Amino acid sequence: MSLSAGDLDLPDAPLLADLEAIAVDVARSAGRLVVDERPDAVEVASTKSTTTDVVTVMDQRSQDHLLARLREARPDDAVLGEESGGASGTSGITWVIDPIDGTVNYLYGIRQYAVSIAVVEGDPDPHTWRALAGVVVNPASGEVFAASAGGVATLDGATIAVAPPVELSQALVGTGFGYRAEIRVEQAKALAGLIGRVRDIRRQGSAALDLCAVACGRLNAYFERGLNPWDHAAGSLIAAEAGARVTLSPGDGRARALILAAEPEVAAMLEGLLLELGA
Ligand code: LIP
Repeated sequence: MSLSAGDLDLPDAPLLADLEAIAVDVARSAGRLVVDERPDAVEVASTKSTTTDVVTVMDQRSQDHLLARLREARPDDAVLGEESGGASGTSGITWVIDPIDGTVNYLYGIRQYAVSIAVVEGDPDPHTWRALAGVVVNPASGEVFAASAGGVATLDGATIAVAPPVELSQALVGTGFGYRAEIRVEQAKALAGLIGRVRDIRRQGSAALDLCAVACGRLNAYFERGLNPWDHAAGSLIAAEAGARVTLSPGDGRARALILAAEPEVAAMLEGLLLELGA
């Protein structure tokens, strides 16, 4: 997408650039923290929705670090974080942060986790907010994915784009599963109907990095049901500015929202199949 900020009735481009620069700086500093101070035996501080939905001490330390840096840089903005202890604001701008996305990977020493920061305008609701800038840092690899609204998506400063369209049978598709066993069982049933219709499946364990993988062509598509806003806030903007069609279906009484990101032709084919499979 190459529209300018003015075309999209967005804040001035300099503000967007400043917000992106703050997000890059703060996310990289938190990334250094979670790598440099990762103990050999990562301590689980608590659990959330299930006994496998863990919060490590480093999740909380990363969020505390992000909160302090963002309050210092933008004191009037709100902060919505995955872990307890966000912040209210008066500016109408909210920073949506995931201090470690892919926490279980981090716990096990699997080098596929991210610090994710998005900055949005409006209510902190992913169905209504306007994403202004987003940054996803993989602290283990040092890769920095970034984008601002109406601009370009970048990896380490170089412009990135989604892979060209392919037939579904040639599509490498990422996905993920919920923390509740009974939900994973249902998700696996839908996946059983999909896996023979695509090239292959990848379950990498970090929604933020999966969305960035679509943005740079490492995946042809990514979908997942039941994510939290902080999991996908930044990666969705990066994927969209890289040319992906990103949709977030409204959750209903039966299930939580379904996110789908892919090159538009692939997205249209996959969307219908996911609906057919009840994914
Ligand atoms: C994770 C997501 C992942 C999903 C996991 C978990 P967390 O976020 O990034 O895509 O499949 O179940 O929700 O909990 O590591 O921040």
